Amino acid sequence: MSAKDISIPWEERPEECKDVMWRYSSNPIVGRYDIPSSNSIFNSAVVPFGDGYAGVFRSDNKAVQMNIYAGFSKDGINWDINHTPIEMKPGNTDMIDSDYKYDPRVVFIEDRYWVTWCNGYHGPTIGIAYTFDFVDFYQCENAFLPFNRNGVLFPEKIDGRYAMLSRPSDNGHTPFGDIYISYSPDMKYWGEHRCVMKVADFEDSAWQCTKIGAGSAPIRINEGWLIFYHGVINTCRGFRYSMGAAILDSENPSKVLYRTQPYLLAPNETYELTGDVPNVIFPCAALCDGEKVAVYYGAADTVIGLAFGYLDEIVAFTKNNSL
Ligand code: BMA
Repeated sequence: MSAKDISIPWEERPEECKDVMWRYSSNPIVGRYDIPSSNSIFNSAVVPFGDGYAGVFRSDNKAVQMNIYAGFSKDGINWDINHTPIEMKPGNTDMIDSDYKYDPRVVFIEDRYWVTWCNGYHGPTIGIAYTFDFVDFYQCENAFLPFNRNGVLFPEKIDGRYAMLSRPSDNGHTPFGDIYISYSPDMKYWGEHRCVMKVADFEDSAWQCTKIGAGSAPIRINEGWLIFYHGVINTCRGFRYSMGAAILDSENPSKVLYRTQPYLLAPNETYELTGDVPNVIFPCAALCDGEKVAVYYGAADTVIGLAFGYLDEIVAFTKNNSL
């Protein structure tokens, strides 16, 4: 079942709003204590599943240990999230070590759902697992050497190979970061690493001048692949995370066709401006029915918000306001 067949979460643009994307009026849709043991639930990913939705949620518990949890929803807005974290079984390897898990993404490819996340293995790198039912999860080899974050799979093979965006990083609150693409024949061995997108110059587009990272799984459109990504500026008050969009070439997605100079969404609401980490909008998933788009984003590393837009307007905005 794809998002095309079911009604995605939606609310019309408020009359006074002139922006290309707008927030759900009942944000946040997931609260920080929605799991009894949780300190926060944020940067999380959802996909159409059965006659509703399933998701993989990042929650830090009250010991502030980072882990991922499965959840289910009829409407994509009201979620039942498991109270215990996902326990991985061996997939294409027995080496499923993990000191922590955070910032999951989920995508359906061919016959199963693939989960990528930031996996603690001597520092952060990209973990991969697959599931058919969001009950049993099978962990595979880490995609890359540490340190890496923001691993985002394409929903289709490209030239017969799996493709993944990622952001090589360091072991801390990385003060740099560009988006790369890598390919794999089998979800085990990854190579042909190519640079896709670098940070922007401060003078051109300062909201994305410190680091950038892929957010949602790419959406296939006529022009190529639409992605939502986060961009960061280092301010006197620390990092500020906003959201932009880019369109990548269909056959060669290391080629950026368009990329928004202005952001699409930046921290503005109280739940984005204040929380465990102030000033963060961190997109991890997008649903699209061919006409409408619903983006799920972590807000202030504390809760989850939803934002909406029309696909043709987002694409036109990205083309007409490109860096
Ligand atoms: C990044 C990750 C994200 C987080 C962001 C802002 O390095 O840890 O999970 O949302 O920082 O704190």
